[in-house]
Amino acid sequence: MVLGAGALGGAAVGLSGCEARLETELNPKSRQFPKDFVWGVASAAFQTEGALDVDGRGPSVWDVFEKKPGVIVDGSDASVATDSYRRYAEDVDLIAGAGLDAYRFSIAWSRVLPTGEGAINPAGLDHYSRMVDAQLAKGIIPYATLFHWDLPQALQDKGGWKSRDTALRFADYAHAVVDRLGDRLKRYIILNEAAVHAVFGHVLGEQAPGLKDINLLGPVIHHMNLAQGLAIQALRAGRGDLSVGTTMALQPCRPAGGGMAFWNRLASDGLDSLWNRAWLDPLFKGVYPKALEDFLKGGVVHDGDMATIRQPVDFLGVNYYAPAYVRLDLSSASHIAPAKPPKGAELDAFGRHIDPSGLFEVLDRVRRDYGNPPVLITENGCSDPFGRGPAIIEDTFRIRYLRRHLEAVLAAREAGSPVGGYFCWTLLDNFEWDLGYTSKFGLVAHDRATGTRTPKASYAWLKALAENGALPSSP
Ligand code: GCO
Repeated sequence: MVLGAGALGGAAVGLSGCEARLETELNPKSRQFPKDFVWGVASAAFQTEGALDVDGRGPSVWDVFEKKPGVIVDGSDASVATDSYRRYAEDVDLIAGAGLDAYRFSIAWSRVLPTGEGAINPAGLDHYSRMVDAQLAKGIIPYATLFHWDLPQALQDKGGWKSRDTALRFADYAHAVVDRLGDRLKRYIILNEAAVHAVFGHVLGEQAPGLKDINLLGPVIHHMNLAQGLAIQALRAGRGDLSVGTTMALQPCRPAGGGMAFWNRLASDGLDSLWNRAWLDPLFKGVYPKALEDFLKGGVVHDGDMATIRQPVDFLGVNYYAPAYVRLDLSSASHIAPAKPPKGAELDAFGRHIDPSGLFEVLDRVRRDYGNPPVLITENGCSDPFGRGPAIIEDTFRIRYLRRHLEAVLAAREAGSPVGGYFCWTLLDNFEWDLGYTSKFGLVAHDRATGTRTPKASYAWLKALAENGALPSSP
């Protein structure tokens, strides 16, 4: 999920064009990935599991949000999704069948703790225990995300991420997971794209919990950062043999040009602060960017919080899809609005610029500005252009997208970024949040009527790549 042409409340009409540079071709010297490079796919619980009322699972904010009229574009819901709660063994077979090393999935907090706190639901943990065992039995390394936007609704009712208490409850949940699964589940991703949850869920109202209040931004950002720090501490206190990281949606923010270029630059710097730096700066430097200070007024940040947040991580997970183009808009609460990508830019089905140089750019920034931590690309991929129709099985466009972004990964490695793995988003066409089933990102098609899973051309392409590590130069 990324900020695109429709985000931040801007209408498609009247967007100002960007003069930001067009992509530059990336030509890595070598097209060979090392043998120990980790190849995987990524998914999320709410997008795949279905079985929402099975084995004691409590409702999450997405259960409530998706039922509101008109919020899911095709009127669908996630009650079945890819049926992966029941059919996870088939998913694991597909991952093993593609010769991949790893599977990034998420654990639903409200399966483990149906109200987000209090008594643990052993049946929920049993499910993930079976899932982890199924992966290990096939030689797949499990990477579990602890929070992929599905906050237990009972906690939302008590204030959600606006409330500091949610951060403390999250640490308890992390403890419950590691306590039960930590003997076999060694790799953890604490938060997925907190920026998306904070902005789309609390300011734009386009995602759960569907709130539209810019005043929530500061508390939500801080309490998610705090939750992350506390959860890292809880995991490490639980066991000493874990690999722990967190995943951010990093996007270069590029200002529109023209007569307003100076002001647009201010807006794009503002977006950069709340989209990228609001998470990177506290984690790696223990501070918030200046632009956030006003949002954090009123005692949100307590003494000692920044030290709690600044935890050493074993890796940074980077999700990358597209750059964001930005202009100033005094009529919006944030003063930030989307702008058009530059003329001639290759766009995806949603009007986003397909630009692998943006991936190079964010990796290079992490290298230069944030101490060059080990990095995993924890998501990258693209949607079918006509999502409402049947899935495209000969998905050459996807192969091309993946190939070009992997060139950026090779180029970043050559520039000194320790990128150690790549997880494609995603295994199966699944529930794409407010876009329902109209946006298909899978390497494998999922027929919702029959449950049939049909590998696409990109599945075979990634399999060959995972097997020999040699990145083809076309398509
Ligand atoms: C994300 C997401 C996924 C989306 C994907 C495609 O983290 O944004 O993890 O849930 O499905 O990004 O939009």
